[in-house]
Amino acid sequence: MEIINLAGQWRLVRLADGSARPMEVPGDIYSALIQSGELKDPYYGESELKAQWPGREDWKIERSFTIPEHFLQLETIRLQADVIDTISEVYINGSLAGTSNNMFRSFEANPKPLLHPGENFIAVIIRSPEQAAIREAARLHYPIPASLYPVSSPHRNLIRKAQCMAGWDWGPCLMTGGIYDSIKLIATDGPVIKYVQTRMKALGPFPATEEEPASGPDFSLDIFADIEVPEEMDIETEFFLVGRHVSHDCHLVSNYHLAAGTHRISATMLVKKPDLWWPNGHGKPALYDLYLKTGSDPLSEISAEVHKKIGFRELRVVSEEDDIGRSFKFVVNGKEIFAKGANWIPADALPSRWTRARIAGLLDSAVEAHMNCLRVWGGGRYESDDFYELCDERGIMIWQDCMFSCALYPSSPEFLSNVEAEITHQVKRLSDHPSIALWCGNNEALGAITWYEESKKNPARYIVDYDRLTEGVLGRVIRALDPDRCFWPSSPSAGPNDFSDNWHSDERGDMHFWSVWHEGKPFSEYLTVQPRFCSEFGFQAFPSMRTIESFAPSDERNISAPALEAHQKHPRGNSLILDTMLRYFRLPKGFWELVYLSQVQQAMAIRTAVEYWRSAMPRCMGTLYWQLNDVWPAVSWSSLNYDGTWKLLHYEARRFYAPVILALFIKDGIAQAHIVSEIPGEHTATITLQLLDFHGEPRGVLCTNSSTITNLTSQIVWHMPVSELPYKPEEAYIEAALDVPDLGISTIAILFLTEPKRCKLADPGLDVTLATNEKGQIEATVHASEAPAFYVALELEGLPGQFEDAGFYCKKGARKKVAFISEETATTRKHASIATQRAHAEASAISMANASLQARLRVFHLQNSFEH
Ligand code: BMA
Repeated sequence: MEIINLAGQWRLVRLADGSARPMEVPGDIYSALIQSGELKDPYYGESELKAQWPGREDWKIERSFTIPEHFLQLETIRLQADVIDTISEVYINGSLAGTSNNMFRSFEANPKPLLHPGENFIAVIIRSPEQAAIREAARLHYPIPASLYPVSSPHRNLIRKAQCMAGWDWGPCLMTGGIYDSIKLIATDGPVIKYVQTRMKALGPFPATEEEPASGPDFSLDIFADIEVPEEMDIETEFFLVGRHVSHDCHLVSNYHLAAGTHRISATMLVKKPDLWWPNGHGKPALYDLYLKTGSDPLSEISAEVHKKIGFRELRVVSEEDDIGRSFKFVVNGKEIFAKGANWIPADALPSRWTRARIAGLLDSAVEAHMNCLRVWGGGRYESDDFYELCDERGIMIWQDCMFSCALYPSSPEFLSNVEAEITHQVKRLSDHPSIALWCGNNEALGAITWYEESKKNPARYIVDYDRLTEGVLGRVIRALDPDRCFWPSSPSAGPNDFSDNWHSDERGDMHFWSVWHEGKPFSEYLTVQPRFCSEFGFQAFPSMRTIESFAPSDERNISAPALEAHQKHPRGNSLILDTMLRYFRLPKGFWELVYLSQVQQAMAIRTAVEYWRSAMPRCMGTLYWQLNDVWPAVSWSSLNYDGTWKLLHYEARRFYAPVILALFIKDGIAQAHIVSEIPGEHTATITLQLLDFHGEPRGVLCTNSSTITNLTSQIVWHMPVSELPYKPEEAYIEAALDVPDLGISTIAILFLTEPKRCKLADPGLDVTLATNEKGQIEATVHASEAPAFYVALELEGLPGQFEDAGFYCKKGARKKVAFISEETATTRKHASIATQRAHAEASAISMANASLQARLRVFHLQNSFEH
């Protein structure tokens, strides 16, 4: 087998005027135009509005390449591109070699008759996706609506392209296109392996012990390979597995006599007691290397080879009728697992920035916050191989939506056959990743039937469309090609064959709970439901200082300035943030205080929901907040800033997703503390709850308790009506200490008894000094000399990186040391945006010893006295 890799330097030609500029492939049109200086950074100011024209035009991406003589003598030659976005024609030496119309299918053509030895040309014409969608709309027999956002490209639902590229309520409308991932010519005389898929079955029970056993029962492993041969031939195949304790039995060699065409061949291995793959926090995610090599007989020359990493685990989605309604939970290797995580959207609005390093950085942050599950949301894309490999390695379970979101979709034969090819490819590509927990038909496409005038008037027509797509294609294909994995019809959904919209039912299946954000209800509204599994709930905040500085000019650092409004895509977003702020806090003095406070309230909102729902375990078995990351620097529901640094919510997530927590909340006027544990074995936890006034003086112990905690349990340890507490709610707060000595856990959490704006917060006399610690890091010592300080957050203006903790509570008199993790050492460095790199260059001019560092320090904490 010989490969000519076509990645590298291409030319991008604007068909309207013939102008050309260089383009890196893999890459996208917008990134090339930014690189050539013709397009102003669309992430800056209001530039997105002026960056709509490239998506409305046709482009050509072209290059020349050399074919050696002997390459053409090989029997088959294929041109293969993993992702072409979206409507394209591919020409070789001026003749059409193939077309594409789906970003989620791989492209393949036979260019052999068009090639000649020496220099050849390839040109990929990318048609305007917007014009293509408009043309599709004109062909419809009845309207098929999709939700629109402030800057939107119409009819996005009619073309198979990442839906959020057309604009979303957190993302820009940048209808770019291009060639992503690899593009190459492959020539061979021998067999070609098209896909390899495995199925595995545990042959015995999983050990009943609570401690995660490193190795499980024996597994039988079936391996299926789709092999194509150009002509009748004998082939030899070799399957082998490499990993700990793998025996010789896992090395199989077979011979086949095959006619020309594609054949599915299979092999079965017995794998004795492999190490198991566990989700993060429950054990190691052990992986094994599986190889398949094949060639013409004898196997003197290997003509094709596939290597993949697989994990031995049994992952079941258990959703059964019960006393409450219909359960929803993950059971891995026989163990019930509470899914802790968030929703994932693409790593960037510009595909050229979807790098492995950035994805790894974002996933590392998820792991640091104890997440074990992410939902790949249906408005983005089936992620890259990099993404799933990195999730496999980190033990992150993936809820995998199919790529349909917040819209109705056609059910014409052409559309459905296009989707059938798409989902067939994606399932065959991805099904061996141990991280993928389930397939889900779409995001909110079932619910969307009730959103539009057209579908409200004629629901039957749209339900039929919905069912043809969801059950008729997606469900059917997925069940056939990946029979061991759950197919869940939609998110949210009450379950298969249930067409009710599950937005407000906390009894069945998965729920999206948006009343606190979209309906502007108080945080206590989270306590009115106990979802079986909450796959979406969220609250917006402004991004951190450096992110705002990366897109807002210095005279626009104000939430209603044009640059800020252009980065707030939710029409009522800023009003909802401000309404909430007025409900809970006093209006802060300056812009940066307001930004900080928006993050405090976001952290409080999501903490309220997660702590309550974790305490409702096992009725509730999962919480995935909306959303982990951002595609550009924006005001959004994300817990990570666009540059990968953490908003206060992410630090809070590291606390509320810890394996053992004290969940503190007030429900129906009753303050309460629950201890929630997901640690195997029995452990003794001591809990001390005391009242303190806002000067930090202890005002009485409410409870000291010693409890035995076991895996997957939630126990109430204390409760009392707020009205019966010996102090008025505005005069005191609860400080709750949790210690589990044998696990090395010692945490302190606090609970306000009324809205912070009513509390008699005192000036903590916060003193923060910077020094260099023994690791050479900048380290802040935070001292609250006069009174306790709440939600303390530090920023070093202009320095890339972040403090290791933020949003923390500082007891009166305590000194807390917090190191600054500079971008050199942090994972954030791996996904530095252009803006951060700019800031980095500026910052490197600053010497650590420089006194100006102290001048760059900004200290935030909750306060109620502002001089305006
Ligand atoms: C959800 C998602 C997204 C959206 C978010 C915030 O329901 O599925 O479509 O961005 O709400 O409105």
